[in-house]
Amino acid sequence: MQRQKRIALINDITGFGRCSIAVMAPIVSAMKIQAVSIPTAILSTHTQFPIYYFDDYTSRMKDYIQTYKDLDLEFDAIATGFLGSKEQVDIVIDFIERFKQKNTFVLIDPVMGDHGKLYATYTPEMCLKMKELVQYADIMTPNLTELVTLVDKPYPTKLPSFEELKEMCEELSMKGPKHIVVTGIPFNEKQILNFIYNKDEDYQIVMVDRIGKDRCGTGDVIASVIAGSYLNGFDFYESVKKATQFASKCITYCEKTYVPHYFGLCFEEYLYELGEGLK
Ligand code: PXL
Repeated sequence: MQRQKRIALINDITGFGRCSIAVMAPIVSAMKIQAVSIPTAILSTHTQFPIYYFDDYTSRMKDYIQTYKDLDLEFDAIATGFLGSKEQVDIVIDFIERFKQKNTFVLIDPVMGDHGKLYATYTPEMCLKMKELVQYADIMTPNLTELVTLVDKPYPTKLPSFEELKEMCEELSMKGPKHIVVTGIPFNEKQILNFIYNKDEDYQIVMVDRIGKDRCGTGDVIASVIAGSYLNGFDFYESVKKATQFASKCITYCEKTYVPHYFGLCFEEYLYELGEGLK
């Protein structure tokens, strides 16, 4: 029998608020994949709460990762999310260079901003650094803000056409990723567009219902279901479809039960479904 698949999650660990590793590890585990956490920071709640405790883990990451090097661990996938500093990007690059093998895929969620605005930590220097990381990605999951930033375009004042989205993805893809999904584009009052680009193929679209306000951690749920599905052998389109539909279901539950939007997605309710039918 083959050993279980294994994914390295380089991301923060946040206690309350359902984001990053706290979301990604249980999701990939439900998909029968071993999750290996590599913390970039430890927070009590995520940064959308009015208060939070934040422990930057940068200075300890090298020693932490060294044991994996010494043990000669192997990973089938590497997924990265929010990175807080230039040094962290360098640590991630070093990790990928050491652990990426022929069949290892790298998913980079370039958590940089939303709604046309970059997060406060995203200095021009950090943007440049994120562009350096792009070349290591096989899969990227930017939102529209992150996509335009990575290809040096202004945030559009109206919905870009599919052709424009394709051109921007093409440009990003030339720097590295074979598969890109531009997530969460508000298409109209009722629908959210997810734009899928696969290198040298026609684009594809996955629409989902627009339900309530944007919720923190949605990107982490989507990235982890994509990573898990892709690792389990589904193609990119199927993986994105599963991920966006799963997130949509969780959001519907949150709306029905009046869960505040900054509490994240109640993915626990449907977690078991992710393992159904998997061998
Ligand atoms: O993916 C969202 C996220 C992850 N990690 C931290 C955050 C957020 C969103 O605000 O604050 C620490």
